[in-house]
Amino acid sequence: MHTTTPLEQKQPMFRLDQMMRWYGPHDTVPLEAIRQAGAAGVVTALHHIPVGDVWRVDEIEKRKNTIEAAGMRWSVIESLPVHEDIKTRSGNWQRYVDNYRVSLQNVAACGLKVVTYNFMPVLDWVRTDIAYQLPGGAEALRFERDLFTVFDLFLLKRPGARGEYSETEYKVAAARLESMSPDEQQRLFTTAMLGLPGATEGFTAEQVLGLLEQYRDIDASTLRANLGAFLADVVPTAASLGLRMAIHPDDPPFPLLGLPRVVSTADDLRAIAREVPDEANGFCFCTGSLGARTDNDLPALLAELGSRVHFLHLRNTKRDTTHAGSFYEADHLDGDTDMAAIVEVALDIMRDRGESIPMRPDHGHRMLDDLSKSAYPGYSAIGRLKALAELRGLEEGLVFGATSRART
Ligand code: DNO
Repeated sequence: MHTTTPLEQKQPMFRLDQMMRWYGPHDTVPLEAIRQAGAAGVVTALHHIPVGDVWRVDEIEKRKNTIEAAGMRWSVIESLPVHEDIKTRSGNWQRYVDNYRVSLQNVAACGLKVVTYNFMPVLDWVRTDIAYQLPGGAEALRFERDLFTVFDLFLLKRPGARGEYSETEYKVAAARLESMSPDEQQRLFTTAMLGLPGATEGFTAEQVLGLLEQYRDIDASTLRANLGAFLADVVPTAASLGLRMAIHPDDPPFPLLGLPRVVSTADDLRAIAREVPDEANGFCFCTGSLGARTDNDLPALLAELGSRVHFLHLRNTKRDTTHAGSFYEADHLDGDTDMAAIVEVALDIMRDRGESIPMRPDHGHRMLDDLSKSAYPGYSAIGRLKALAELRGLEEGLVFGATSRART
């Protein structure tokens, strides 16, 4: 008779499904590099299709074949973007919702499983520096609140912005502006806008102000209601197709440029979960985004959301203790989030659910040979390879470490 050894008892059957993000055929990091890093698959999107248009089956199949030909899988979309008209529930929102449902049918027909999206108005992620120097010479992404205030007040010159800042904030920003060269100001402007779709083509202040204008009458409660309406519109379709929706939190998790943000706190996530009580209405749990707030207890929140977490973005941030709201992206196992606690909770969730959860190391430092190459900010190859290796080692250690200790 076979008796189970402590090792077998301890070894969970379900482990994180290791993924990396790939931006498609134009990505400077090729699929081969991602495979060599040890990922089982990639998460990607059809970035060439304009936001709001239908993703056709032939286009999805073509991308899937490319990935499979490189020896990997594609089961998670990041992202199927939500058109601004849906977020504002104005203009052509109904047509875009219809298109979204058709896209869901098409991706399900091609065998994809998880659909990541976000509900951030206008801007997706925001940073003020994409080349923050770490002590050893590697570069990280950083968000510095004072610099963002400089951008808002003096570069973008957003009408009404002055009234949203205190006298002290205004003075600090004005002094900061004085200390910056025209080149530095230009770099800040470009960097702050990188989270805009199409930002590489460059936006003028007038264009950005025009985009913000669509949200003039939309406060947090209206945006929340619009998100609720979108979930009611699409989750039943996703559920019937066996797809899982995964909303990405706001990055950073607080309002910017007078725009509301409603996916930032534990209460925000709870409200979304309650809005449509179906497992298909789930989360992309991004520790880097949520971890930029001191009031988010990440391991507890992950455990609470449990069955609703369909995708994990593992990244760490180091908050600036002297400047609330400022942070930089630290090493994945360093920073303010206890990554071991997160992975432990994830192992518990996977055991309870009896399935793996897709995970990708979110961002990585620009380092070594990548310092001389171009890549999407946060998505150079070597830093992410390091992050994936560290996370894989962490998981391995958590799975087997206790057993080894118990044996000695
Ligand atoms: C940034 C990413 C986000 C994310 C979207 C999901 O690096 O985590 O751009 O893909 O917010 O819709």
